[in-house]
Amino acid sequence: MANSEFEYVRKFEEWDALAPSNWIVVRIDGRGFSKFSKRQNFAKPNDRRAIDLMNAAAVEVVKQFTDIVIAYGQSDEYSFVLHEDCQLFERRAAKLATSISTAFSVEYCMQWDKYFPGQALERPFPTFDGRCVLYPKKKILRDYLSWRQADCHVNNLYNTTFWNMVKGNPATETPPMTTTEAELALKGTFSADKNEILFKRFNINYNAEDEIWKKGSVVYRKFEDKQTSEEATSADQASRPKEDQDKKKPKSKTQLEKERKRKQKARVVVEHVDIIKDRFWQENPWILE
Ligand code: DGT
Ligand code: MG
Ligand code: MG
Ligand code: MG
Ligand code: MG
Repeated sequence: MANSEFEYVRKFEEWDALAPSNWIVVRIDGRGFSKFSKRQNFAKPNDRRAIDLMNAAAVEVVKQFTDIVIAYGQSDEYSFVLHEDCQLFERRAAKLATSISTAFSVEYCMQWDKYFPGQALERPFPTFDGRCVLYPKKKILRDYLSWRQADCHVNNLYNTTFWNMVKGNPATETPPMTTTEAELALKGTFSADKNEILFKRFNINYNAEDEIWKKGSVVYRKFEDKQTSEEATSADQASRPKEDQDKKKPKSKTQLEKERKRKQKARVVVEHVDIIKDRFWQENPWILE
């Protein structure tokens, strides 16, 4: 069809493809969840239903987007990691961020009733913004994930101490504080101080708190078949001439399709494990292969 005289307006559109060979993190975050969590009476400091719903939505997103290799979530946020070789949507930033954040928002709303039975979801419905961030090296990507997990722990320790102080504890003759009083009392305190407050005044051993609150949630694929991606990669590497073995060979279309199908069949798990230390990555080396 002949171009219309209006066709030129396409030139105003910006091409926002992300640089190649970088790990892409799409981080989504709930819009105005401070208000939303109050309106929906989320338990303080942590609401199990809310986190289970976040995790359920994330699992569906990981299933839908096979380019996502791992996801990490805490509070009202989730970080989805796309492989450095990902070619989805020609790596266009807005398309990636909006597709993932809208998929997440829809799952969150559609599954609401399952996690909050009998509690109506009212307008404005929860939505999640999304942004893409690039990390040029695995090491920096791991530091990014460590940053989010460390943030989860720091916030959880603070929130646990804060809300216990507001509640008070008659057993140790600790009177309830106002939120302003608790905020002031915690100003400038270190982790050790908060641990001690929890232990002495509230009989809480922070280390014994559920991992889900201290570590957040890690979502990734577990492969049931014998051949792991790792084995597939090294077998493929070994069969190539020596001079090629250091370089990464671009995967063929059939190879990519086979991988996609294998990923679709894999079980997607949610775990509350440490991803700062090397152990998790040593046990699951194919995640960042
Ligand atoms: P934003 O992201 O700029 O639109 O604004 P907010 O209000 O979403 O702020 P953000 O994302 O920094 O903080 C997340 C809020 O969500 C924070 O106020 C605590 C709340 N929240 C998340 N999970 C829970 C929960 O399990 N229980 C309660 N009570 N609140 C939660
Ligand atoms: Mg925010
Ligand atoms: Mg938020
Ligand atoms: Mg947030
Ligand atoms: Mg279209």
